[in-house]
Amino acid sequence: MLEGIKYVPGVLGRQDQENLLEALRICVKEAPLFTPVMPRTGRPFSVRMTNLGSLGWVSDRAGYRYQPEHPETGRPWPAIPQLLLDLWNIHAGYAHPPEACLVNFYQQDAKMGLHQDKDEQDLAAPVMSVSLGDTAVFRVGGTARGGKTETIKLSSGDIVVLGGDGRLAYHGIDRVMGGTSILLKEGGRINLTLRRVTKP
Ligand code: MD3
Ligand code: FE
Repeated sequence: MLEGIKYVPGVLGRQDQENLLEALRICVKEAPLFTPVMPRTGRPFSVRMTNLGSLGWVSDRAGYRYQPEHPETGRPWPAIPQLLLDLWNIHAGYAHPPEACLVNFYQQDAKMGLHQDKDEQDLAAPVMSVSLGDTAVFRVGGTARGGKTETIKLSSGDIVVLGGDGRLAYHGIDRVMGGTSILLKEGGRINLTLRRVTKP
């Protein structure tokens, strides 16, 4: 495993998970989940997304980018809930606040292919991931495509901080394991990634 990848299981207990989920439900009413499409091809992602914070990550035929408004409503993204900002302060080890919280919603058959996250200007800042709902098989490799990879099961309440060399690791979600959590009544998984986008 690359230096700088910190897996912290069981950070959020059941009550914190429920409180966070309730905050997210309110956010998703203001900024509905949308289905991003791949640049050029327009092929839809299997994951649905929204964002919180001053900037949000979007993907459409024109490319990947961060922007201050929701692509469908044109409204600003909702604020990042305080619980997530507290987790960033405790676990991220970075002096400046995150600007973006990407919300990924996985239904049973959704997955995410191996990729690097490098649309941010501040690649010195870590990314922090929080998982809710069904357990996912997370795959992580090195900084070059085609190297060896390993998997980590990410369960509801787990955190991963990706800093240092790990910040540019190839990673993805192989699959979501149905029936592994009762947090979401209909099943599925939510992943929140907190990111610094601009250089402070
Ligand atoms: C490793 N999300 O949104 S979270 C993504 O579970 C993304 O939804 C996955 O990859 C998910 O871009 C994985 C763990 C994660 C997040 C960001 C990373 C791993 C990372 C950035 C750099 C390296
Ligand atoms: Fe990613």
